[in-house]
Amino acid sequence: MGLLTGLLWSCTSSTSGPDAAASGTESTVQTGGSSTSAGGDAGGDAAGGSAAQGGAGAADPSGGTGGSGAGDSAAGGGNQTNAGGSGGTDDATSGGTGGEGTGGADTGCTPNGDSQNLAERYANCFPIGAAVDSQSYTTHAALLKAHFNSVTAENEMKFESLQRTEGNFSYDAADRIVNFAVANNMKVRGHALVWHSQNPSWLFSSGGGAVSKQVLLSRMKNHISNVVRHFKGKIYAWDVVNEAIMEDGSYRGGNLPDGQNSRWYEILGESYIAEAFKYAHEADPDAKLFYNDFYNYIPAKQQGIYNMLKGLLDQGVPVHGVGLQAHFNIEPSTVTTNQAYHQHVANLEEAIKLYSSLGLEVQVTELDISLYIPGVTYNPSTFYTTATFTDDLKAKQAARYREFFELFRKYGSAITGVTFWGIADDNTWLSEFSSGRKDFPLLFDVDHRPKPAFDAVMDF
Ligand code: 9MR
Repeated sequence: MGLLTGLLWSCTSSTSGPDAAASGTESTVQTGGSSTSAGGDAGGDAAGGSAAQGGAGAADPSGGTGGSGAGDSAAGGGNQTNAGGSGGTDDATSGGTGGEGTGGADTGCTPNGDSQNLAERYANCFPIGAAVDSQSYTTHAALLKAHFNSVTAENEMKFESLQRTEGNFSYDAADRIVNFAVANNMKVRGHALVWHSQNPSWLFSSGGGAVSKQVLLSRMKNHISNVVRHFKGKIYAWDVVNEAIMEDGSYRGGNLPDGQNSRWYEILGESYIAEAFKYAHEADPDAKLFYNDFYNYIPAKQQGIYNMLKGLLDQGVPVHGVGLQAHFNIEPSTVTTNQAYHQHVANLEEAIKLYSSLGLEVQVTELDISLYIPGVTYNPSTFYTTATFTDDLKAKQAARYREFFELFRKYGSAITGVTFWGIADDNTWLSEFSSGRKDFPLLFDVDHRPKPAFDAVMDF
């Protein structure tokens, strides 16, 4: 995991920036308000209210239908095809029936026997994934093999990891993760081809100045083609474009603090999004291609994402799904100006209905539930520790997981994957802060034992 530095915990700042990913380097500075952190929301807000704390936003990749173009299933809200296989059973697949009118069909899902293994229990619903890093797939192998049937590389497939210098692709770390997954019959999601963050410095410059449109487009094509071809047949779904829309529904563009602005948009305009999907589809016509983003529960943002996706589909761009990052908090914010004020199940449900009405698959791509409440100020004396992560708090976190999983199961035919952003509490991006702030956001504790949250997710 990268190292988040400079966390300022007492943030009052406003919101916005959760996502900002620290560009290029790993250092997300979360200064009081402007978070620069990687992309999400979660973190940041999680703690202090604003993006400040490092927020990582949740992205949500959702994945497309097989084949022909998103869209086809759209119409009736009905039949989502199931993502790739494993998880869903046939029923999940044909879904159909246009249950909710506009929303995705909703056949829900039922437990697979009485299995105590998470992925097995959800086998009639969707694959259950975890983000892994270059250590955790070995240090946490027992948990991974027991409870998950899909993996995402947390950082190892990002632009700066795969092409640190121009033309030199380094696949070793990513290959090791993929080989582990293949050897253990797990699916692999690819994350992420085009993002405003974690890019190498050469990418946007040329001869000491800014790169031209034409050269940047050819760099983007070269990267996508090389990477997608390299993993063809092993990666079933890609987050092609990550975090392109802001909280107000507009495109992420320039005039944002460093780390939050998108050089892709500044140089290429919004057409970079369509081009990225086309290049990825050319490189692997069988891969499901997702748009991935966080804060989908904010009405203006979900509408902006919907409008963008509809526009892409209308132009025939091969988009197959939407990823919901899902970096959540133990409770919504009470601060009306905070992004997490909107973090209610009903708002997320609207997003699922809206996106699936386009015929797109929906996947939860980066799930975790932070203990910190956005809009509340924390400091080292109120940071959680294993001692202050009390039974009450564990029960509260479990209840929050329960309500979100009830929603995911309800939309078990539209949702084709649920991935946690980590495996156990001893290895989470939410504890990367140099301030020492720890978080305990996953289903397994620091000693890899199941938490009450695990029981809540298994209880259906
Ligand atoms: O979890 C990742 C963390 O290790 C990195 O330091 C960070 C750098 O930007 O990226 C984190 O992952 C992000 C993901 O790629 C996109 N959505 C938000 C995630 C959390 O910040």
